[in-house]
Amino acid sequence: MAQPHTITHAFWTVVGEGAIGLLSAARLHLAGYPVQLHRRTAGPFDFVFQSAVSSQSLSLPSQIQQPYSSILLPVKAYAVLDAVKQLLPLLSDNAQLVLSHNGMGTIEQLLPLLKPEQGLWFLSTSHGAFKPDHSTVVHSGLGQSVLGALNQAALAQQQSVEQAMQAALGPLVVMADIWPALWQKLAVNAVINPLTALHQCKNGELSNSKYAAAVELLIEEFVLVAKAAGQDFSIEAIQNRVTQVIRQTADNYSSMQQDFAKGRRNELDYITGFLLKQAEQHQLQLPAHQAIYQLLLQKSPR
Ligand code: KPL
Repeated sequence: MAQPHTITHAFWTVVGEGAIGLLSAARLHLAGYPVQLHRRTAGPFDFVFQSAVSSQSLSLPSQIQQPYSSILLPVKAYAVLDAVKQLLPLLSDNAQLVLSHNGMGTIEQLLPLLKPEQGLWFLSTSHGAFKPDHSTVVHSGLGQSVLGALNQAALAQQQSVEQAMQAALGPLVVMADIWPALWQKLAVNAVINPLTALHQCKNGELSNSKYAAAVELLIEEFVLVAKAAGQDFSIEAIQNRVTQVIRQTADNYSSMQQDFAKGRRNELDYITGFLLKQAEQHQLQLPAHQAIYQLLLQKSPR
């Protein structure tokens, strides 16, 4: 007799207590996944999850099950390397690690640290979430996500990771090659984030004609360096994407604007800084990105 088909969900560990992390953990939990948080303090984390349809009180355990086999790491780019170094002793030999952050430059640092069977993924999401206080997360904007494997070991557990990420941050597009999507997101962040941080304005302000020349130069230089790095975009395609995001997020303050406004550490080195490093490797000059980098560096907290 045929056995009934039972779906066994992997046990997921979500690192940190950031808005996207808690949103993902809540949605995984509500979809029936066993989930724990990895955070500084042990013990259950109680929080309220508010979405457009409901408000629910949830309690998720922290660090109750080891080794970690499936890990979502939605932490800022500058914190990724230290977080992974801390996690390494806790990972199973075939653990699957999903990164999700703005900017680039972390993947190259992490791949050599992993064991041959440990998979690395990247998820880029447009879901909006924020924490009005420490123990509330609001799902403020329905978005979508793209997911891609970054090494061979990821492909061995493709189905299980894709299903879980669909539940956490779907609708999901799985890409055989995630790099063009990462570069396209980098373009958006390399134009909107530094300009809004410098001028302390909302994203929508950038459609004002006084910013048109700066936007155009940043895009032209981006396309130049992306091409040298093997990513061929037309200026028009990037212009369209940047304009679309400015329009769609007109009322938002970018993450970098907020980091500068609050004097917090920021992702400049992983966005503009990453582009400048790429330019140096390919002997290119990016005067507009260089200028905005220097201006923001002077305003960055030491
Ligand atoms: O990703 C963003 C950010 O703020 O970091 C954008 C897309 C620019 C939206 O604000």
